[in-house]
Amino acid sequence: MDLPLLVIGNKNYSSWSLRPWLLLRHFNVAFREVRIPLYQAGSDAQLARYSPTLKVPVLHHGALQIPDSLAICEYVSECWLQGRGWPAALELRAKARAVAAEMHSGFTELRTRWPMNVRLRSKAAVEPALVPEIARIQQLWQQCLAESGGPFLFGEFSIADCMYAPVVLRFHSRQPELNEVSLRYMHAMLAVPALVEWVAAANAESEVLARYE
Ligand SMILES: N[C@@H](CCC(=O)N[C@@H](CS)C(=O)NCC(=O)O)C(=O)O
Repeated sequence: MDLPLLVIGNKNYSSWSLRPWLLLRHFNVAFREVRIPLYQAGSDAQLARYSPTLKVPVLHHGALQIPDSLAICEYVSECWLQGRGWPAALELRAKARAVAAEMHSGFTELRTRWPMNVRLRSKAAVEPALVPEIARIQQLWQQCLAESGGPFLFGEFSIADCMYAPVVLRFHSRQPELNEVSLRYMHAMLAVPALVEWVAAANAESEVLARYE
């Protein structure tokens, strides 16, 4: 079978695309990549070629199409990592899946008000709607890191870290006041070679999407 093909959006803006890309790259899974710059003339036509939801990311592997970031991560873990995308212990695996799902279905204020913009460096006021979400993320990070001892949420790098990588980049851009544990976690994440590679590619992109600036 051909190498899997991951279709992604702009590296500067597409937070959902980052998650499975980071997993594949961190674990050195061979894959091909198609980047579709979003919200340009022609973007929809390009998306329609690859994605039944007209959204990215989508993974193509043989005849299989998986148009959802978390489902792609699950598939990658099962197909190429012998399950190493998640912690080995059953209880930790359940916890890791819960924090990943919490990210996948929650934190809507953070996503809407602070969209990922890797190149942005500008201290932002923390609007009241963001306060409980930022507090919950820090609580969750703190609990996971206290139990695992770090440097990643469940000790070893896992899908849970991929799910929170866009939050790390949002906080890096907007610089809210964060506790020591969160800052240490962000530091560890920002040093992950695959994330360094994504950030460099985002910095090299030329598209500017006004809606996310
Ligand atoms: N639940 C999906 C959401 C994907 C999503 O919303 N992707 C955005 C980009 S980050 C998108 O493709 N937007 C293009 C559009 O809405 O036209 C996932 O987890 O992959």
